[in-house]
Amino acid sequence: NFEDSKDAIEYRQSAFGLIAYNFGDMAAMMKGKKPFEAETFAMRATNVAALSKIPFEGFIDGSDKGDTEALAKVWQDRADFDAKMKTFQENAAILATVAQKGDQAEIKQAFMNTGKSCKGCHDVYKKD
Ligand code: ASC
Repeated sequence: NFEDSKDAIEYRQSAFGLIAYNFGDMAAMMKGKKPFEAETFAMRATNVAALSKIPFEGFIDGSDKGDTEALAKVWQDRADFDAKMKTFQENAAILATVAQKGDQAEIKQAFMNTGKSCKGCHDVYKKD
């Protein structure tokens, strides 16, 4: 368990940073900013699916205080936050699965759904 809020905040931020890197590389491929490389894309999708399970544990009580972009609303609307986090995890898992299969239309859809669940949570629970 975490010693204090600082540890919990660093833990979840570390995971979000890794998610952003992996998701960002997929986004570059989806937007045509770099060539689509199926194996790399699938590896990134698998990474994001695994990493999506990490941040949740770091949202401990009291950790809205500190060096964090998480709004107090996370803890005020906890059930909704948890549901949105779960949706993100589910979408990320679907993306990892379809990325392995390689159907472009499916990948595009699953990628957009995953991005929507990033943004859906950020819009409500993250500082601008
Ligand atoms: C990213 C990133 C996010 C999401 C979001 C998707 O690359 O850093 O927070 O995608 O913008 O809509």
